[in-house]
Amino acid sequence: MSRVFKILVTGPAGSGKTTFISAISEIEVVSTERAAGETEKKGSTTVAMDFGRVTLTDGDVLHLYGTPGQDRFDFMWEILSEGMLGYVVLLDGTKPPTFATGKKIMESFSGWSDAPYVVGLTRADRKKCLEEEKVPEEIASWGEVDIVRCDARSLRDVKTVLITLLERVLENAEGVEQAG
Ligand SMILES: Nc1nc2c(ncn2[C@@H]2O[C@H](COP(=O)(O)OP(=O)(O)OP(=O)(O)O)[C@@H](O)[C@H]2O)c(=O)[nH]1
Ligand SMILES: [Mg+2]
Repeated sequence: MSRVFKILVTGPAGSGKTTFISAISEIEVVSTERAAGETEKKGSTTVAMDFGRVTLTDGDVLHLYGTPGQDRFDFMWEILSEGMLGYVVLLDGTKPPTFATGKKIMESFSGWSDAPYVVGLTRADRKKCLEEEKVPEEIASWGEVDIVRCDARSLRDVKTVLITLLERVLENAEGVEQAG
């Protein structure tokens, strides 16, 4: 029987969540984009959620839920986190000043759930993207976490991030079985 795994994709506004899910989803992403506020350069922003689906080779299915990034929509976060197996925190690698916001988001989710997470560092295609070795010191206060650089528009990169997360999920599940 095929199983359904719920994975959440979160992170600060504009970090690439909608793009990330769209790059891998086999269905057109169900998205709730609206015009971004007047103060923002961005054309549109997610106001409720994104939803995408990926069927794995063994028939299991990933359901990907993207959160809104703007904190005026953060009432959706806890609802979306219900039942998730793991989550991706996307950070824009060209904007280290947004990492503090990313950390707050991660802390909200880790308060609601013990599910593992990985950090996806987006805009890896840009010269300005933080170099790999600089990232751990920037987010040292987060604790030990896998960091994967990615171009959120690239199917291959998105796959690498999700596989890293699924490995953490499986490790966790084994730990639980051994403890029980
Ligand atoms: N070059 C490049 N552009 C990216 C990357 N990730 C996102 N973008 C672009 O950045 C813009 C914002 O991306 P979104 O996917 O809308 O970001 P979001 O995190 O969903 O934003 P909110 O819903 O407002 O929180 C889009 O124009 C994307 O094409 C990346 O890895 N590389
Ligand atoms: Mg979005």
